[in-house]
Amino acid sequence: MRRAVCPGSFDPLHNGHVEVIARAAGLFDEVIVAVSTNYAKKYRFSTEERLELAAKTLESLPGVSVVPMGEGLLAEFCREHGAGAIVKGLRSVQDYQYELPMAVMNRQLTGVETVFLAAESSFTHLSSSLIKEVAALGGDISGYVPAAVLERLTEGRQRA
Ligand code: COD
Repeated sequence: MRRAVCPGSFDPLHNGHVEVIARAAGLFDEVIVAVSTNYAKKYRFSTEERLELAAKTLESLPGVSVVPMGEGLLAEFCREHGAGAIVKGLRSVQDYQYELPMAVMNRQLTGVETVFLAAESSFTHLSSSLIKEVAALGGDISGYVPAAVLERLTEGRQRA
């Protein structure tokens, strides 16, 4: 059984995340989407909301489950869940520079490998923070987020 973990804050999940998770599901028998909580970080959505939005969006993808990761080590989480690989999306050289030391550290910690998937070109500019900013300023984010996230981010907006 080839099992991988796709970790992230997913605050909130966007289409760049979904695309990478769907491709990971094609490469592995099981994919665990691990929703992290770092108590030093300020989130727009609670852990429960981030889990709910991800679960709702990804429910139709076979072999994909959504679980809380807490704030422990990712490498330990992978070991506890029997996952031999971490899958990450890479948008840029900056992502690579940020991710590479973590990939090496995670492998040294428990032997877990990191698999990088090149982000889909139409989503390379996407980040959760950019989406939250555009949404907060009234911009159209409908092409960038799943329906459940769109609904939550635009709740209370006045209709024309
Ligand atoms: N297209 C494709 N992929 C994307 C895009 C995009 N537009 N945007 C993001 N991604 C991918 C990236 O691979 C990213 O890693 C992942 O989606 C999740 O993105 P975010 O922004 O939700 O996640 P982060 O960066 O907040 O999450 C970071 C982790 C939780 C993965 C990290 O902090 C971590 O590993 N924490 C565990 C603590 C730990 O073990 N620390 C020691 C590390 S050695």
